[in-house]
Amino acid sequence: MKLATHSSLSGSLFDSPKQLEFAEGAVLLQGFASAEDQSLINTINDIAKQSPFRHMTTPGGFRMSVAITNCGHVGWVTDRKGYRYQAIDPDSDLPWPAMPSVFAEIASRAADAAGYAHFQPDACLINRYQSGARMSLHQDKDEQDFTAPIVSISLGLPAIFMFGGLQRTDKTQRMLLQHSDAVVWGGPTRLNFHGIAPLKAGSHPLLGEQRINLTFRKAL
Ligand code: MD6
Ligand code: FE
Repeated sequence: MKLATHSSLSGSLFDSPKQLEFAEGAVLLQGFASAEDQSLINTINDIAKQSPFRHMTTPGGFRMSVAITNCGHVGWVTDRKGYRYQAIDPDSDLPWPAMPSVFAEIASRAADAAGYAHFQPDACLINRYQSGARMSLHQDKDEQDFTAPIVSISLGLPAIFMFGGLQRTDKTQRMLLQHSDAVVWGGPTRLNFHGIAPLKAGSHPLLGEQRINLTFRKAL
C-alpha cells in the first residue's frame, strides 16, 4: 500500500478550480468568483436597499418561491400579464440600480474564459433562495438576442442545477453549483431547459441560510 503523495493529497484537499464543458457551448467554471465573493455580496446588499428582493407572481398566478431583484438597464419581471424585461422596478417605480462595474467585469471575464468574447450584459437578474425554494424547469427566452450567452454566478449555499435539452421532457443532467461557481452557456444550448432543485437547509459562512444567483444577460 502506497502512502498518499503530497501532490495527490493536496489535489484532493485543495482542488484547483475546474473548467467543465457539460454540454456544447455550456461551461462550469468552478470557483471563478472566489476572489470577488465578498465584494459581490456587499454590492448585492447595496442593490437590495434600493430595489428589495420580492416574490413575484407568475402569469398563472403562482407566487415564486425564489425572491428576485435586478440591476442594469432593464430587469426581468413577471406578473399576471406575463414575463418581460422593463426599465422600471414595479415596486419602487424607479429605474433599477445601475449595473455595478464589479458585476459587468466578472461576467465579461467568465464569458471570455468560456470562449464568448466581448460579452456586455445589460441586465442582471438576482435570485435569492431560502430553504426549500426552487426554480422549475424553464427556458431563458425573454431576451431579444439569443446569440449572446448567459453568465450565472452562484453565492452562498450549494444547489443542484438541472440542465436538460430543448424539450421540457428531455433527460436532465444534475450538477452541484457551489459558492463562487460560474456557469456560462450559449450557442447551440442557449435555449435548453434548466432549473434548480429545492434548496437544502444549511448555513454558509458569508451568506447564512441562503443562496444567491446572479444571471447576466444581454436582454435588448
Ligand atoms: C439559478 N439560474 O441558478 C437559476 N438561467 O438560480 C438560471 O435560471 C439560469 O443559471 C440561465 C442561465 C444560467 C442560469
Ligand atoms: Fe434561467
